[in-house]
Amino acid sequence: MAIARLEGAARAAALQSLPGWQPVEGRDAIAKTFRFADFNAAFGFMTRVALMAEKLDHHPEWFNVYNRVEITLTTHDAGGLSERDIALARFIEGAASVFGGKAGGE
Ligand code: H2B
Repeated sequence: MAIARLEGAARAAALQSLPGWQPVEGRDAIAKTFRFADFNAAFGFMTRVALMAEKLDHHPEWFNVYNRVEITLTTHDAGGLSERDIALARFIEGAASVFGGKAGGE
C-alpha cells in the first residue's frame, strides 16, 4: 500500500514534538534508545508497544539487551518516515513514561 512520506514543514513540526528521536544515518528513519530499571520493566514496555503496533499494523525495528531498548521507526511501504511513525513514536513516549523509561543509551 502506498503511504505518503512525511516531508517539509509537517515533518519538521512532527520531529520537534518528539524529543530525543534522532535521524538515522543513511536512511529515512528515526531512532531513540530507552533505559528501564530492569528487564521486567523493559519487556513490559515492549509488550505494551507490541500490542499497539499490531493494532496499528505498524511495527518497530528494535533491539533489547536487559534494560535497554533501541527503537528505529520507518515506514517500509513509504520508503521512509510517515505519519504512522510519528503516531507510533507518540505512543512509545507515553508507554515509556508508564514503565519508567528514560532516554539514553549507555
Ligand atoms: N511496519 C512498518 N514499520 N512499516 C510498514 O510499512 C509496515 C509495517 N507495513 N507493518 C505493514 C506491516 C505491512 O507489511 C502489512 C502487510 O500491512
